[in-house]
Amino acid sequence: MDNLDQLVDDARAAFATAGDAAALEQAKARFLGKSGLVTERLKALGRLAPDEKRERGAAVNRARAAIEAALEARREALRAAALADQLAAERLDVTLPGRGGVPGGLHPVSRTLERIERLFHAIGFTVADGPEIETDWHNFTALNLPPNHPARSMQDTFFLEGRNDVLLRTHTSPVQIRSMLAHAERHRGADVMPDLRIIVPGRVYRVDSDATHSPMFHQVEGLWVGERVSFADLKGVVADFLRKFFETEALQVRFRPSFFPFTEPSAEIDVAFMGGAPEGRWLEVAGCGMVHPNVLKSGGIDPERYTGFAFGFGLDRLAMLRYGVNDLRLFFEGDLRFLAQFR
Ligand code: 2U9
Repeated sequence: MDNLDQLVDDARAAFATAGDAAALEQAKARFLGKSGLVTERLKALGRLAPDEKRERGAAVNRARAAIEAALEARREALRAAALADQLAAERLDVTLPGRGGVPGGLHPVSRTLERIERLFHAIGFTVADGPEIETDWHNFTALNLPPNHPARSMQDTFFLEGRNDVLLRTHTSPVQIRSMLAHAERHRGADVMPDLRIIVPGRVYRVDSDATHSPMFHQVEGLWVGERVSFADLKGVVADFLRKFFETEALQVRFRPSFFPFTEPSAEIDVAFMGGAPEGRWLEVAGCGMVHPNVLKSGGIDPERYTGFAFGFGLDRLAMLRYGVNDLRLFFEGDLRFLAQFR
């Protein structure tokens, strides 16, 4: 009598070596097909006596059930392996950065401004801002500019279409006017008004365009108003700031007498790098002065009791000096080959 256990073992071995679904179906046909090895034995049952038939039939059926179970297990294993292969082939790394994800960075003018804000914040200044579209009064009249001053002409200032009383601010100074008015109002009736210390960065607009002038550029102005604020305070604050900004105590700073309608006395501020580049040459970096009494009055502040100093820097010019850039327009063209150097 043949060994059914051996038959089951042979079937298991045949299924195990079938590497894919097609090979497995061929192996199945060999055992369970119409003329397969299991079917052969079922057919042979007909030739047996009833007693033998019952016993042998049950044994063949057990063997067939074991072979069918082995077949199903192998089918399942092949399915699982195929799925695992597919998952591995189509695997997504969700931790990869997205396409085009080039890291950005702050614009050099923004970086320069952040540096300036940090240095002034350390000595008690806050940052003030205001509208870029201004009234003629806040931009000119309040700042002691006489009615026929050339800055008020259409050759120098962008006025809004069809209006002569609204314009793009030509400096950030109108923000200081607004800040003084608000400060004076807030402390009206008090015994003493606390000091007002602000820096005012922002975009300003003038009809001008060449390698060193852009129709839009950036200023940072500063203002300190209080009792007994002096020109000596102005010199100390500005010289200290410039040495920290340029990171050298060897910086020479000079105040050269000048004229602005909104300050009296007024000065231009020059710096020279000793032992640095550009060596020894005086460079103009700012203007400054004691706030003109008429301007304090426009800001609602009593010039008999309070004094103040003001200064104005060209922010883009400070950025050019800090980073060694020789053409102002590079800052405003948005060329990534230029900007990427500051990341
Ligand atoms: C108020 C009173 C006084 C601000 C000042 C300058 C001198 C100055 C220039 C620097 C380079 C403009 O960007 S730039 O071309 N600025 O020379 N600015 S004093 O004086 C003020 C401002 C506001 C109420």
